[in-house]
Amino acid sequence: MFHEGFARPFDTDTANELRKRARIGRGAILTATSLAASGHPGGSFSSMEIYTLLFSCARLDPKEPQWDARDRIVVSHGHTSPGVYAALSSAGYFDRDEFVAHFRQAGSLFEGHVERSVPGVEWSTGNLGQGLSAGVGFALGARMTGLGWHTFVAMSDGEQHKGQVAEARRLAVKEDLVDLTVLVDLNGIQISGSTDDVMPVDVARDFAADGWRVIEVDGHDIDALYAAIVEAQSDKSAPVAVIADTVIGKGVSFMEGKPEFHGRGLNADEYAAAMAELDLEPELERASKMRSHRISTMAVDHRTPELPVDPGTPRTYTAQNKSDNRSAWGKALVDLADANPDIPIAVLDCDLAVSVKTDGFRDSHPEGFIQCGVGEHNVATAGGALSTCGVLTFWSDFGVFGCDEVYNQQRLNDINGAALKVALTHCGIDVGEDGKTHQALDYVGAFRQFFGWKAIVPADPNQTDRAVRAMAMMQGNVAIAMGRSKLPVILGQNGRPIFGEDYEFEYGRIDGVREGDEICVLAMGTPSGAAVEAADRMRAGGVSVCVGIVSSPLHLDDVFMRKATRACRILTVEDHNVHTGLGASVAEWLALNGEAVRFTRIGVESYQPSGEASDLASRTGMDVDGIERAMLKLMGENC
Ligand SMILES: Cc1ncc(C[n+]2csc(CCOP(=O)(O)OP(=O)(O)O)c2C)c(N)n1
Repeated sequence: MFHEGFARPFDTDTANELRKRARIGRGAILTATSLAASGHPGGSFSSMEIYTLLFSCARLDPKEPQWDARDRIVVSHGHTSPGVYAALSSAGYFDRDEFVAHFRQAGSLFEGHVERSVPGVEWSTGNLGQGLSAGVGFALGARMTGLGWHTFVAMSDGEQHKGQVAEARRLAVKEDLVDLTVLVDLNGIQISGSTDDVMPVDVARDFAADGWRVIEVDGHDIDALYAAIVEAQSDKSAPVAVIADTVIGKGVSFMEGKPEFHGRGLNADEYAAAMAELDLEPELERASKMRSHRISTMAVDHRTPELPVDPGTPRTYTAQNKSDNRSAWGKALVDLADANPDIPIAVLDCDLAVSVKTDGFRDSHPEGFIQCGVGEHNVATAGGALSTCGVLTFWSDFGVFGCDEVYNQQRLNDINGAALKVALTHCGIDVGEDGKTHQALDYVGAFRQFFGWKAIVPADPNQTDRAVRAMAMMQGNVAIAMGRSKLPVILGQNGRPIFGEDYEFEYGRIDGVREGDEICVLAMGTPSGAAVEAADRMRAGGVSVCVGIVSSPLHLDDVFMRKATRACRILTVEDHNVHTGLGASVAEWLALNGEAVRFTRIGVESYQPSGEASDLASRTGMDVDGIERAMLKLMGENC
């Protein structure tokens, strides 16, 4: 009867059953939030008809919550989790009592804001303003995979002021995402009072101005809401926003229209009165007893699995055909697309394709290239959601925009177990003449603060080529960071490219490129070639220098690090804030492993002025002379 999609006839029995579910759901919300003594009943009540309809009537299979072709429902105002859990349980996803008894309890999957580990939840939210972007990502996924699901996004009115929402609205229209429907819970209330006082937004006008079709409806009228959704789904001229006129706290007279019930559970007297009004038996005592029971609802493993990617044939750059890493990335990307015709590949751009070298992919594989304009917050979230749909998803941008600008969006991609591949170019002072505002100096440090992201910083075009191919095959979110300049190809002592020919990139391995035991240089990214040259000068002067190229600064290689400490003098070199990048990783490793060595870090210690990258490298001691000087100084210190 349910879950067949909105197109089927809607009869009185079905409408009555849904009304009953919404009423019982309100009881569950009250019991759960009162028991937890926290949570958000007000907005859960105003969204209750929307949630009941969506989770009961969309094309879903509660027994197979991760079925590929299911409709996607994103709830952007994640604080209304009790309403979502109530609707999911009435739709058959899990036992209602489990949610009611264990809401917000430590160790329970029924968290305060909606979490993807709960069956039926597509995207963890609660940081307002990101849900529509996730919906845009899912709608792009429906198109690129050909699975053709419909995407619904439920939103609140308080979040409509966020700039990211506008970015998402415009991309949806530009990409003609007609299988995307938004339902806005327009209850007119947010934490500090009425939305008109806090920040007036004409929601219908904003959607319409960006090219959406707008349908306005009573958000508590099941029949009218159902009809609006059917209408929205069948309209193939534009994405549709259903603006639902609602009342916060709807259904319990003393809660209606009151901002205080945005975020508090009821006391005992209020609870009894509210349950009586809803014509429901109080169940607080029973639920309280169940709080000590074990939860049997299984959490969904929401980590995105890796795709069966063919890495293609690596390219080898020689000392003669010098390249910048970003060009090597762009070429490897085209190779990957050529080698994997059966895997949908998306490349997202924020108006920088030529600089970030995705123009080759744009020209050769236009079907996968998505121009998103200057809307990085939206792209970070949409890309994260798209990457969970079986689409190999890349986003390339300057480091300051793909990392710093969107820190919290990338954090949520981590929490959501997405598999976004981000290529950050123009990192470090190597950005050169663009100056301070464009110096991404924290790309390792930023990703260090998340628990799942991997970060790769290749040393030359050959390592970049192989790392990009490896990254495409890796599970989860991965960032690869590059500078701007052309770099020397790093050669072995035999004069051949050390990362060419048979070299295979392995995440977490430090590549030893020179052997020695008096001093060990650990170099990352752009200045690696200079570090090798400085080491060769020292070797020519009779000092035994080992050089390790660290391309995975967040996951140091224990075996190599133990070998490095035998030298008892360690020097790190990086085009990064010296306090949060490679030097910090190595310092931490040394401390945790109880190793005492003479240790010096070369890197960036303050924002640098605009100028030629080579001049900036010499100012910061990151050029061959500076690295040699630091080594000579270290050699003057006894072990
Ligand atoms: C980006 C962000 N800023 C601030 C908050 C804190 N916060 C939680 S709910 C809310 C506003 C609530 O208004 P609305 O979303 O309309 O929800 P309702 O009161 O209708 O439940 C705010 C500011 C947040 N969750 N995310």
